[in-house]
Amino acid sequence: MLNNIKIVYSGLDNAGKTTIIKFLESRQYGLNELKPTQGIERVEIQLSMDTQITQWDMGGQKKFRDEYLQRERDFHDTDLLFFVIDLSDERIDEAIDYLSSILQIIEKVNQNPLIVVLLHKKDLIQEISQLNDLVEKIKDKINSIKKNFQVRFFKTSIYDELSLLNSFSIGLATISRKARELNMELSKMANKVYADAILLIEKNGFIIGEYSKDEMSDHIVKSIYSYLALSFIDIIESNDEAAPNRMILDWNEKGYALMESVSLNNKPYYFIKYSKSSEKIIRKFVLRSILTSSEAVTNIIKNYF
Ligand SMILES: Nc1nc2c(ncn2[C@@H]2O[C@H](COP(=O)(O)OP(=O)(O)O)[C@@H](O)[C@H]2O)c(=O)[nH]1
Ligand SMILES: [Mg+2]
Repeated sequence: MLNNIKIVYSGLDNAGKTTIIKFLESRQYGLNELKPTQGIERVEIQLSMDTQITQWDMGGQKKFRDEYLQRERDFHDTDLLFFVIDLSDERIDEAIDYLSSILQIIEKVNQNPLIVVLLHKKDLIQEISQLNDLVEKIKDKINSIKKNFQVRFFKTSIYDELSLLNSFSIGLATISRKARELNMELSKMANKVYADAILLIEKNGFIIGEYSKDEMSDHIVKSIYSYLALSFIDIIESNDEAAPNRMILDWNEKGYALMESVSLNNKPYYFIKYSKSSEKIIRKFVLRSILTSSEAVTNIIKNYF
C-alpha cells in the first residue's frame, strides 16, 4: 500500500515557504535562486519504499491567496499544516487573518491536522527580548483564533538547520500514531544501555524516535544530530567501501556520542546514542543489537505511517 502524506505549507508571500521546503528536500539548496512561487507547487520526498510525502507549497501572493480560499479541495486530506510567518514582515496581522481563514476552511471540510506555526527568519531580529516579545504577541493572537486545532510554535531560521529539522520531525511524529509507542521503547532501551539520550533517524535524516533523560541531554544530542548526522548519513549512503558505519564522538566535558547505522526490516536507519560518561558509551554494540533484535521496534517502524 502506498502511503501518501500530505503536508501543506502556507503563509504570506516571501515568508520563506519555498526555501524551507527546498531545504528539507535537499538540505543544500542555494538561497538566492528562488523565484516567487506561482500557484501551488508540489515537492515529493520518498520516506521509505511505500511512504511518500507530498509537500504542497501554496504561493502566498494576494491573488493566489484568494483563490485557495475558494478552492476547499486543496485542503482535503491534509495531514499537517505548516504556516510560515516572517517575523520581520510588517504584515503580521494580515498573516494571522490569513491563517484564520484557512482554519475556517479546514474546519469546514472536516479535517483535523496539527498546525505547526513557524515563526521564521528569527535571525533578522537580533535583540532577544524584542524577539521574545514579538513571539509572545503572535502566539497570543493565534491562540485566540485557533478554534479546536492543536497548534505548535517553533522559532526557525534557514541559518539554524536544527530549528527546521526539529519542527519538521516533530510534525511528522504527530502524524504517526506510533510515535509515542516508539519513544517508549527507546526509553526502555536507553535504560538498558545507560544512554542519556537516543535518537532514531530515517534515511532522509528526519528524527522518528527520541528519548532524553533531561533537557540538557536533549539539547546536546540534537546539536550532535544537527552538526554531524547529515554528513554521517551522506558518507554511508555514498557506498564507499572505506566508509565507516559507526562513529564515536568525544566531546570532552559535554560527553560522548555513538552514531551508527542499523538495518530494521531491511531498511537503513541511524541512531545516535549519547552519554555523559565514556564507560557507558563504550557499551557500543549493545544498543545496535537490542534495536535489531527488538520485535517491538521493528513492528512499530513497519507501521509507522
Ligand atoms: N534572513 C532570512 N531570510 C530568509 C529565511 N528564509 C527565507 N529567506 C529569504 O526570504 C525570501 C523569500 O523566501 P521564499 O522561500 O521565496 O518565500 P515564499 O514566498 O514564502 O516561498 C528569500 O529571499 C529567502 O532567501 C530566513 O530564515 N532568514
Ligand atoms: Mg514560494
